[in-house]
Amino acid sequence: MTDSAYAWFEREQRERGIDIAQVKASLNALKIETPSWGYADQGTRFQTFKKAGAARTVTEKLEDAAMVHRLTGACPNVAIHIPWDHTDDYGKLAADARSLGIGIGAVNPNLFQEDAYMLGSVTHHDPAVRRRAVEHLLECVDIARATGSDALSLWFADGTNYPGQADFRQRKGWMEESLRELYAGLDPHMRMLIEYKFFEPAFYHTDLADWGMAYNTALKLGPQAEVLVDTGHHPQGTNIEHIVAYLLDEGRLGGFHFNARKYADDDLIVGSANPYELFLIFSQIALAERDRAHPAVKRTAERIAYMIDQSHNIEAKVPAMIRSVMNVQTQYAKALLINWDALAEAQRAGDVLEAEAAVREAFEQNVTPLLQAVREEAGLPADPMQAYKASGYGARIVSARSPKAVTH
Ligand code: PSV
Ligand code: MN
Ligand code: MN
Repeated sequence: MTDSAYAWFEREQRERGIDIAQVKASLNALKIETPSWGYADQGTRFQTFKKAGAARTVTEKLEDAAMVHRLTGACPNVAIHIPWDHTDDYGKLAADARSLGIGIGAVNPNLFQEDAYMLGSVTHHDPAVRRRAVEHLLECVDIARATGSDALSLWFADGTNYPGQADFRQRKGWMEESLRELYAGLDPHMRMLIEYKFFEPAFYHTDLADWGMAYNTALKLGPQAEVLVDTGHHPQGTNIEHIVAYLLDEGRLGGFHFNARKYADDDLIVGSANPYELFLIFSQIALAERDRAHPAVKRTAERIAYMIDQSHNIEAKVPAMIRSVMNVQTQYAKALLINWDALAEAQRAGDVLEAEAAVREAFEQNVTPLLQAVREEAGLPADPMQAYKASGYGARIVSARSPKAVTH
């Protein structure tokens, strides 16, 4: 980046009425958790391609996550998935992470890979299976305690494939009963983030199929329960930014799992196929963050847990994660460039075209000079992707790690 490119950008934005110091402060505050499973070999139901250099152990996942944080400065925590990241000593896992300059983020229980859960986990008709599932959830609270994590990220694969297979309302009751027990086991500073998904792996019905069900469940449980929006978990055409605004207004937007989708839960690099959607999501967040008239909404926006949930099947994993983080930063930066006064004025006047233009104009700004300046001011590489290529890390992990896949 040349100084003049940034100087030109700053002048332009001041003329547009943007407070650049505030924009920079917001960008510096954006932290994005990366998923341990995104560094390991992951695939589709058709194939898992073995990538040279993919992390094979939880330690290697931590090393990769630490590398992403070193280059971006934006990813201080790594989410773990249990039992994929099982270890006998979670205190040591946290210490290992700390020694690499990162921490353990959300703990994700896994209730979808045991034969026992074929017909459900917390909604199974057999009380013994439900018990097993709840015990696993409570074990994950212990793991959060031992690792210093303050969040449990919950996704249930529970659902049915055929009409009549099970009783919807009975299962709803079992879900609520199980989650009540989990909620009672949380420490006061912990939160549980409830993820929804409209289909897959079950195809007829899913027990937590949409944000309304997740929200209602969170409401019934209490203030430590919030909704997690996985961007890949919606039917085509869903207005995700509206869901985001609604949950912000209700104080129950807990976090995101970012990824991109073309068809369904594709788990591709966030912001690749759908940058405008990601920008519109961030525009709702940016608006809430500056909403001094509604302090609870502002607080909710400021404590959103941003997480990536991607499965890198054909691409190299560490640079894919760096790209993802940069894409999120780009769309957030653009959302911060909306001239809210101009937008409010157009809305007051009922001027549809001016209002739409006020939003789109921000999306069309080139934020590369801004992001490069913010990174350089923080002592980071201006272009983390280039820095990764120059680092030799990719070649080092290819030679250090045999292509043997991680065991999950
Ligand atoms: C399910 O599709 C999901 O989005 C959940 O968050 C899981 O924990 C994650 O993917 C990994 O399978
Ligand atoms: Mn997810
Ligand atoms: Mn998913």
